[in-house]
Amino acid sequence: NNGRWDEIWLAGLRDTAPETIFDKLIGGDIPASVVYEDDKVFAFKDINPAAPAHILVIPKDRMNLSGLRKSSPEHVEILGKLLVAAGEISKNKELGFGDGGARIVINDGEDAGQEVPHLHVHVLGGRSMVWPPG
Ligand code: D5M
Repeated sequence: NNGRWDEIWLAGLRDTAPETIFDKLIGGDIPASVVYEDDKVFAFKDINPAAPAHILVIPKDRMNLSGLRKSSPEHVEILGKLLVAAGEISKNKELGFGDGGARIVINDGEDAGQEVPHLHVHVLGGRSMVWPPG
């Protein structure tokens, strides 16, 4: 029974998200350039910007979400909040975003170049982007 196996395997995956540097940023132990914050969502400037505007949007409670592949129905609300915040941030001219839109990215896993295992949404803008991404 494939469905049952998937359930067991995914449950194991969900249990593995360790604390990362992002928890230190949320906790204020490491300084962050915070651009938005509410009770669930934390957004800050990427330390290594890949575009004139580059913001990371993350859940304050990582909920064992080291990556999108570990998401399940319990994460629907936080995933929605992250995307709504990303959309709002991508309109902010003071952060360097333009009228032409933004590239919203989730690097999920090794092949995608994910470095920090705490789910994060990249919001990139201030220049035109190419497709396909590298
Ligand atoms: O993206 C991880 C991103 O996290 C990468 O673009 C750098 C950024 N980063 C790492 N440490 C910090 C601190 N201390 N402040 C701000 N930004 C940081 P990934 O998708 O995992 O490759």
